[in-house]
Amino acid sequence: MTARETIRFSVSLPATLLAELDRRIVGRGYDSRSEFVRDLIRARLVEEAWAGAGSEVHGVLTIIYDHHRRGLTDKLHRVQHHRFVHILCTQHVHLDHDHCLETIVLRGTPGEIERMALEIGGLKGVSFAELARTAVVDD
Ligand code: NI
Repeated sequence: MTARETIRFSVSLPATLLAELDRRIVGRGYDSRSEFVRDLIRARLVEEAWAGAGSEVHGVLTIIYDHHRRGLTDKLHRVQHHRFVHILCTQHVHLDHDHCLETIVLRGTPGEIERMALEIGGLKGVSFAELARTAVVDD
């Protein structure tokens, strides 16, 4: 068996579970059960990578903040420069007169990334913070 080889195998499922699976396949625009099941497995592997304390993972932190809030942009910069090694890039969008949106791509252990996300999300003036968790998994 080579890494790139695709293996076909059969799975036994109760009819009700298969119906649930098929509903999601249609609802989410999948072409086949196989592609959906592959994505389920990949999602589980990413979850497991995040559950492992020492694994290297990636995250994208999306924040919205009020740039008029006194000292906030300085604090945001300080937090990010303090641990700059884990920040791969940031993207900044001026949403309106008051609000900025930033995406921050992070690399590190799950704990390091979670800590930084909590630290940034907890700053006064940050009205939204959401961390998308991902990791490279073999496919
Ligand atoms: Ni801005």
